[in-house]
Amino acid sequence: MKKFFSVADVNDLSSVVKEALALKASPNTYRSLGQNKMLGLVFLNPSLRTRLSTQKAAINLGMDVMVMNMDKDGWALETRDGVVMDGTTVEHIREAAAVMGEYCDILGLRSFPGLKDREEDYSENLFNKFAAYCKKPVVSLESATRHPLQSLTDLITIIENSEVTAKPKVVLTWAPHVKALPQAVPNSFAEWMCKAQEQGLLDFTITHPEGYELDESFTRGATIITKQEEALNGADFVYVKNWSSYQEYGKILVTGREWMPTPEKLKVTNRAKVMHCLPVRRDLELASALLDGPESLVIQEAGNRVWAAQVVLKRILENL
Ligand code: SN0
Repeated sequence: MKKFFSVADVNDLSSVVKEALALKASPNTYRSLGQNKMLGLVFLNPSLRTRLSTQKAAINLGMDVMVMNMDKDGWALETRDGVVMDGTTVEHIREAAAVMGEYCDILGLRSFPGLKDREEDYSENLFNKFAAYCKKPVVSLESATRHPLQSLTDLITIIENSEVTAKPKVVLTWAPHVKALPQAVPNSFAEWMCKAQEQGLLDFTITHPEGYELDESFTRGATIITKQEEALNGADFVYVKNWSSYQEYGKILVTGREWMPTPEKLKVTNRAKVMHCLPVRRDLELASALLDGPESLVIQEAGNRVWAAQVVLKRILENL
């Protein structure tokens, strides 16, 4: 593997999940693989799970890690070319990324979308420029349009909790929120689940209020239903996530409080397991009775972030 940005960077989903679960069973087998190799994690936005799980994964592989919080500790970065830097930005991404590339063998970058200019966000300009200028393999720690370490984790967790012979029904449901959130997590989850569906691993349905359609390039092959109850019928896994509108870019169209999954709503499912990438706003996005109940996978799912990061770093290290 040369980079990790989307589902396109992995061919056979079953084999990457198998490899991740083998690492979970035996985390220290590859302690010498990353020796004398430096991982740099660069955060332009906050992080809890991604930061800690990726550091832990690197340590399990014998790597050293440096973390840079650009939002708090770094210079304000300029990403545009051809501008006179007489405003608030101090350093251009050309130099900043190139310098970090001098110090590190692999780099990770987190950068949320601005949610104002759809074309700019969906061009993935920042991530692409960073990857080009640092000249090192780059792992996405959530970019403007995707969160691939989360989606790989989600697939690992679904397979880990599925019967070997059964093809589970996985439902992604929109949930309410008070803030306009990126489409990165649902886009990414959708593209991973569509590929998993193609590879015969599961069936995938998406449900959301009208106006919250995701960019079609991420959802091709999914069943899309705007009636939540109909979508949830017979579900084995319910993946809960809010996102802002893609069409009316970055906007909250309806408050949609009635979309919050509750034990009552999940009665039509096949005693579905409940998933969320976290952080979750209790009793706004998801009923606490579900979060605290026996069907919740959220903590196991967050724990699995380590094995997703570790399999990705392992594959990149093997290719250095
Ligand atoms: C981010 C998102 O993309 O939805 C990160 C998820 C891993 N979530 C948030 O920013 C939540 C912020 C909030 O105020 O609840």
